[in-house]
Amino acid sequence: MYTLYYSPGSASMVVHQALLEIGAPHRLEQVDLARKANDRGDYLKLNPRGQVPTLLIDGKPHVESAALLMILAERHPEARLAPPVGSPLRADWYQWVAFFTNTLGPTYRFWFYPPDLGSAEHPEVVREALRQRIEAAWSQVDAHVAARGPYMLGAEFSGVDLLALMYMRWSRNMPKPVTAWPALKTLADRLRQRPSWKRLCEIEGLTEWAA
Ligand SMILES: N[C@@H](CCC(=O)N[C@@H](CS)C(=O)NCC(=O)O)C(=O)O
Repeated sequence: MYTLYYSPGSASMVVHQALLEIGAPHRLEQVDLARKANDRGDYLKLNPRGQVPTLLIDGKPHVESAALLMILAERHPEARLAPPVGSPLRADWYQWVAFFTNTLGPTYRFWFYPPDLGSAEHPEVVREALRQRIEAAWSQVDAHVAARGPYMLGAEFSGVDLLALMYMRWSRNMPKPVTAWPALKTLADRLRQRPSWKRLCEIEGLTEWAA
């Protein structure tokens, strides 16, 4: 049994959707992100930064969305969220999980949390730099999917697509949403057809960009 500490539409989404793909029994605990991070009471004992997601595995808390996806993929190989260890596609799986969490992860975080960079609102020059970095990353993914798709790892769906889908959804109100790139739009439309995505949106009450 897993317990996922989550907030609707946040970085916990990929973990929630992975649990649904796997069909693993789990309990959900919603974290109130409206409260300040250092004011999140007992939750800070599980996740000292007060962020979501946190996943309790056998009662022990683990954090970081990409790591949680990899842990779940490893614990449930039958769900085929990751290519088998030693297979040629395994290298691509590591590469793209790292790409999303290292490249898009921190840049998105800065985009949505200006106080992380020291101001209530970004100065225009910072906002512009972040916009360019996010769009450059998506251009790279778009070119990759156009050449090697239809999924992130080629012919077969994997957990990297769940990570991609979460990041794609966060672009919906940005100057250039991912649906402006042809291959990304096709990928997003394909992934939004998955029963796990529909169920996730239902449970988390997500209506925007759900379909
Ligand atoms: N690197 C972390 C980032 C987690 C993160 O930034 N979570 C956000 C929601 S998307 C959060 O908890 N925000 C509340 C806060 O920082 O106060 C991960 O991927 O798990």
